[in-house]
Amino acid sequence: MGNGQRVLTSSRPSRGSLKVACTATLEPTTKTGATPTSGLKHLSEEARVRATDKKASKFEKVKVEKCGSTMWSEVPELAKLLREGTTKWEDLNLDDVDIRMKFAGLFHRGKRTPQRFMMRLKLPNGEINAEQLRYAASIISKYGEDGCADITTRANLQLRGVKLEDADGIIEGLIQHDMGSFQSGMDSVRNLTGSPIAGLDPHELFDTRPVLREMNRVLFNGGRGNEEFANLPRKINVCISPTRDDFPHTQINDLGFEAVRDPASGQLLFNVVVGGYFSIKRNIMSVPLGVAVTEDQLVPFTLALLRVFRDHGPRGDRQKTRLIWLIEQLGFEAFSNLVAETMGPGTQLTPAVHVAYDEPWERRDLLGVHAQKQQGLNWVGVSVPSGRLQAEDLEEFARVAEQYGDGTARLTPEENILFVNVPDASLPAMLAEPIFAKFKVNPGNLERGLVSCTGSQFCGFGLIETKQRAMAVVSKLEASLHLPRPVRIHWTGCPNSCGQAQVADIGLMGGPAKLDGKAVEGVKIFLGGKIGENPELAAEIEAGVPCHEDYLLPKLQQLLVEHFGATPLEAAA
Ligand code: SRM
Ligand code: SF4
Repeated sequence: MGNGQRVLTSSRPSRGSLKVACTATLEPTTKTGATPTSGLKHLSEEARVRATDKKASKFEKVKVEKCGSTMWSEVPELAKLLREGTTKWEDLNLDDVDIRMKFAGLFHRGKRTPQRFMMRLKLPNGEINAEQLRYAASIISKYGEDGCADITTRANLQLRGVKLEDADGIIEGLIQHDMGSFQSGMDSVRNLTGSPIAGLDPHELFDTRPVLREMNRVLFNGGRGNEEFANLPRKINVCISPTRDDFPHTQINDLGFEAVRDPASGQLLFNVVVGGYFSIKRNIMSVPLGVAVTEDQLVPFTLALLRVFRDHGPRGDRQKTRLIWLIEQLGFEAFSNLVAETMGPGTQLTPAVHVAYDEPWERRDLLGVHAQKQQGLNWVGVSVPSGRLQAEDLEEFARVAEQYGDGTARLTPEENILFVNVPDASLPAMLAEPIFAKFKVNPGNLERGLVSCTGSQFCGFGLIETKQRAMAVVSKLEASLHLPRPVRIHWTGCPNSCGQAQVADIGLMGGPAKLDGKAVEGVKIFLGGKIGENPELAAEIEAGVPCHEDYLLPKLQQLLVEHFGATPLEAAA
């Protein structure tokens, strides 16, 4: 290669015999022997020691060798080289393709659909507009049957079927459309979530959108990536909840802010809860940190906490690197003092505020037609079964949002969509649109609570197919039972629990099972998750239940009858 550039190689082999042709200039090495393009660039000395320690996880080694943020410039270059034929797929570095590209939001689906990528976007607070929906549709439509999109459990959008040779154009297009994909995977801050009805809700204490947009801008640099937060010890989930419904699930985020009105001063404050997460080894709900922040402190507190996590967090066993592990190691008080110190000299955090309510609060259902706080306007919540969408669905959503609302919509953590700012007078014509026969405004009591992770159709971790099965099971159950109220069934393809099985009324988690002595797809069943105020995680009640209809359907029917008041349809009639 010319221009004094050298070929970068990795200790992990490339797909073929050729070495990786990468245009990054190899600069002088640092004390640790790593190049400045390594993931050590923004780390404290303590974090550098952990990242280069012999006990550091294999992902830390990959990052030290070359930071995932290098993909932000390398992917567009690689895309061009692949198109020109200068570089071939076989020449690519495996660690780049399977690990580092996730830092750019490109997830190689090598196990299920080799050479195709899932692209995860950034949509703070689940906000999306017609132009963004159309742009997303234009990306997947060119991949024909391989292209589809999913609304995620973090109120986000994932695009499927993407080819690496198109990535440069897509990345630029996403940034132009104010979405972006960088820092949506691996050791980064995940999609920032708030209330799906922020700004519309008569009951909210706070509109979560402006602060989450600002947080998103600072953390991800307008979609072009912010190296300062590119190499955390692990993923971290952040959300703000402005009502007692807790729509974004503060209880399962690493960092959650719960809006409260201080009864003594009347001031709006945000109690900080930390450490909620799910994983193969540990599932815990968040716990109060003991402090509250003001509205102005939301962004500085988050940035400081991320810096503390980055610089002091563990980088060994990946099962012990989520935020709570650092907090437990330091102690709650020492951790919050460190965050306050990092915010700046003299920063004082208010003690958490306890608010006693007279009446319990039932978490609201977002589907259906609801009056907004703005007189004469409504939001219309629509079910997207399992969150799965095709290009034409996205196009139709864009048209409906423009024709009847203000051209914007909201995605929800339940994988549904809300059309907003719809005038009363427009409702009859809107509800008569054929698209709402497919995506229902008032679905059955099981469909309205259905959530499903990606599952084995695309995800290499998936032990079972989830989305198609979830839809089929729901329609069979709805055809056989009368349900007096919605029941939330969450499917998740493996114990990572992206489909949040433990928050569901009934959670189904992919796992091994046997039928006639043969290994078959099966589930573990969880029961009794509570969300909103006073949340509880569902408890595992059974394992090894075959997914085969003859076994799973009767099991679910029985649970629905015994625990949720369902009656067989003949009996109900
Ligand atoms: Fe997840 C990894 C999909 C929300 C816990 N998750 C993955 C990967 C990236 C694995 C992979 O590389 O294949 C999955 C990509 C599959 C694909 O092709 O779509 C994946 N996770 C998802 C999504 C798409 C599920 C969905 O259908 O909605 C969600 C994307 C949200 C987003 O927009 O960013 C998703 N994942 C979650 C959640 C739920 C949440 O955030 O409320 C969890 C549990 C909460 C948590 O994080 O604590 C979750 N995902 C995991 C874990 C376990 C983390 C751990 O600490 O061990 C993994 C595995 C990992 O990170 O090592 C994982
Ligand atoms: Fe994949 Fe497992 Fe997450 Fe489902 S729960 S998306 S199967 S990692």
